[in-house]
Amino acid sequence: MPHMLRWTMAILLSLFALGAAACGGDESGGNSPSTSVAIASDEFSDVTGESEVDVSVVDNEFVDPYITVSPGTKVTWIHEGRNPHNILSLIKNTFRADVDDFGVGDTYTYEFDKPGDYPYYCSVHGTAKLNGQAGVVRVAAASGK
Ligand SMILES: [Cu+2]
Repeated sequence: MPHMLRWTMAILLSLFALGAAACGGDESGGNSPSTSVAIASDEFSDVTGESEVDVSVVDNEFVDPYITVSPGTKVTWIHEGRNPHNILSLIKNTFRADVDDFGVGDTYTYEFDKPGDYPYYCSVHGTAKLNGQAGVVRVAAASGK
């Protein structure tokens, strides 16, 4: 029965192709640190390996907004704008700089020890949904990338 055999082969081949496509599409999974924010990985500036990293606070954004750091990194925000800005972490009991304590020319430093995502925003020019003036500090897993 040559027809039957051909059909069987065709079905098997297409099943194989589907399976291969499904497996090949997943490149982001695996053992990377858990990410809680919906921002593409390629938006992040990789500054892992630095013990101190600066973020400029200008009118009205954080530069760079999305950074990946190593555990133990001290991140310092520097107010280089003219408008009032604050730095509000969305992760409880972590970092916070209020407008009154963070004037023009001031700096605010926080040391990031635990891996994970630390989204933050300026409530004067952004929202807790990370629209407008907002950023994320991503602390990479200790074992490297
Ligand atoms: Cu602001």
